[in-house]
Amino acid sequence: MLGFARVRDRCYVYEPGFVDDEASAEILGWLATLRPLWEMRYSTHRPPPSGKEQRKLLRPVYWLGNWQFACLGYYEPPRRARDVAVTAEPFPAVLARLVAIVERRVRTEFPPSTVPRRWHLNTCLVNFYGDRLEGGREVDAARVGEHRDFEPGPVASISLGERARFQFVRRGARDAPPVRTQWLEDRSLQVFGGPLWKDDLLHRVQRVDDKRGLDLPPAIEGFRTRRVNFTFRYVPDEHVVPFAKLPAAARDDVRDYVATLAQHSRFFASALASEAAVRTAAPR
Ligand SMILES: O=C(O)CCC(=O)C(=O)O
Repeated sequence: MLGFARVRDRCYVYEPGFVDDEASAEILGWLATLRPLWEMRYSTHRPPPSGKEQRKLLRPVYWLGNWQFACLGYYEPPRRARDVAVTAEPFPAVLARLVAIVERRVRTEFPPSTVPRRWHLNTCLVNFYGDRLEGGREVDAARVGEHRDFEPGPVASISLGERARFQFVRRGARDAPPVRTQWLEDRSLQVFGGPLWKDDLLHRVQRVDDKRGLDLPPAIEGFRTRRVNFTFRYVPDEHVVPFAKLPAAARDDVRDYVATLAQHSRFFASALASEAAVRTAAPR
């Protein structure tokens, strides 16, 4: 693994080949054990907010560290930090090793003003990019619209599989030329932070190549994955809540998801049992 040799900007890093053969094989082996979730955008326990339509998210996801269930509204205005990030499984050893390298380098190479005091990458969104299989047809779902990541401090992202065209764009200027386009290649690392990349600009995944006929693990019903992206972020630890400690309405919103995860995850089986014990102890 190389150092941050290609730094052009103290708040932005792109490093091809960051993940070596051994780590890549280890990550793919671990991915095969996962059962990603295909969440609904809004709670299924009440009508969606006015003017919004209930829908499935564009792609299946998995979260590590904490799970920011879409229906709990982490990304919704007004921005909320409490009761929206639910304790999830820890990083597997291979990702923990890579994250430790990234954290050390960010701490030494990014301007200190852009790295919050307690910053550490305790959250990972695993995004599966590919095609939905619908009635014998493949429907490309490999993109993400303009957004910003609200978590404080730099975010780091590792990509596996087909390369993705990643762009930074000005707010409200969706059709203007992007401020930066970066192809994120197999095994690459991208890190960005600071006011420009993180706050002023939005980012998007415009498209993902489909040149290698990849079908990455795990097998997901109705989906073929050709790229997996791991985005590591910092959620202040005090904002991460065990499932059993969420308010009752939020527990109702995510219980089915936790139960689905619990079928294949000891961590979530234990979280589910703890929450059932809370309900038994304090029936509503
Ligand atoms: O897939 C990527 O490279 C970026 C994903 C992303 O923008 C996000 O998770 O917020």
